[in-house]
Amino acid sequence: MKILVATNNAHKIQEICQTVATLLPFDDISFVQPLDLGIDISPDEKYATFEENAYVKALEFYNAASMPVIADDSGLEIEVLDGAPGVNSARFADAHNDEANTRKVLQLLEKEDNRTAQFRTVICYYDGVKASYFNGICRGRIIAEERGSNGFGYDPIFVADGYDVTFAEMSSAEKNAVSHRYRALVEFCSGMKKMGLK
Ligand code: ITT
Repeated sequence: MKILVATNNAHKIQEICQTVATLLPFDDISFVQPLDLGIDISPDEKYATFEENAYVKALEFYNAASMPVIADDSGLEIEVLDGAPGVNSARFADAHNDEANTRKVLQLLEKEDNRTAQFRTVICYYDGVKASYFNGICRGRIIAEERGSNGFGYDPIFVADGYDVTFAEMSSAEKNAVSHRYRALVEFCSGMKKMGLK
């Protein structure tokens, strides 16, 4: 079965492909990237929920490709900031500028003792008829300065519960065994198995 990964974020594509390969038998699903199909669109993620933003991405890529799609809307939710940056994670300080976004979080938390945060992923699978949603949360904390150079986004400042290293200090295999995206993909793969991968 072929599914288009409805994202322009190369890190997400890599994590999704790598993670699903550990969860499903080889070749049950093969993923296609937008650029493989010459698709270059940027859906307007203007909605207030991860579900709505995931759906708009799924729908627009489905309309461009006419094949089943999986879209991922994710973000970092910080307790003391009432859940911000949340759905605005990609453009908290500056659009798709990971360094500026991370710096803004560190500045806002400079004098804060409560460092509790979580990453959230909502995956929308859309086959042209029905949209199905799969959720994943990874709880943890924000540290005081960046550590590590792997991954993307807020990975250098996030330490998952039960760990001492940031996501950016983990290998991709380590991150992909505990992350919010991994947890949503576990749900997705079990949902796909129930649907008979059709
Ligand atoms: P697409 O919309 O094209 O999928 P995007 O990067 O804009 O790509 P989102 O709208 O879901 O994706 O924004 C997610 C932002 O949240 C992302 O840019 C990062 O800043 C952050 N983020 C999401 N998952 C993350 C992860 O696993 N590690 C670190 N930061 C992450």
